[in-house]
Amino acid sequence: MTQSYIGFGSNVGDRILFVRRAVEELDDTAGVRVTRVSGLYETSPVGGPPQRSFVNCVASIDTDLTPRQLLVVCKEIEDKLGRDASEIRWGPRIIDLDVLTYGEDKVSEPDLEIPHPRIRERRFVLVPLLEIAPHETDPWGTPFADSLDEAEGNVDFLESW
Ligand code: PH2
Ligand code: MG
Ligand code: MG
Repeated sequence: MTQSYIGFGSNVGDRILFVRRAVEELDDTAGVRVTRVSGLYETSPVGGPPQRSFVNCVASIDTDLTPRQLLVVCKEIEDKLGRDASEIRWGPRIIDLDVLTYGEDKVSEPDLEIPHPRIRERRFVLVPLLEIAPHETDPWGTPFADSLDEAEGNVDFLESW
């Protein structure tokens, strides 16, 4: 069993509904148990074209899946909720699930990098992550909280999980 953090984001349609449904789909997945979910935050878009603000949250899970299986499950949930596979990078999306960490593991493959390479640059990831795990560190032992001041974007608390 491995503890992992998953990031969720939506900026198209009923953003709150898509994020909530994605967390529930993940919890319904065999080999995955959601143990904590942050509040939902309204966040300014970081990167990409001018676009609507996002709703983001972070969940902690316990899982028997491998990092690769977890990635596949995340993509399946995106597909199930109707994500458009032809969308542009960092552009609008109805739902995005990102594997942020996987235990203390480091994975470096063309389509899968763990820890997620941009966690520390993004307040929309750091703030919800630190809400549920204020003292969490990366696999090298550096606290995520160390990056909060330099991270990009604005984050407003919307509602509790
Ligand atoms: N996701 C992106 C790019 N920019 N900005 C915010 N605020 N929230 C996101 O989830 C987000 C983003 C690419 O996945
Ligand atoms: Mg993303
Ligand atoms: Mg993604």
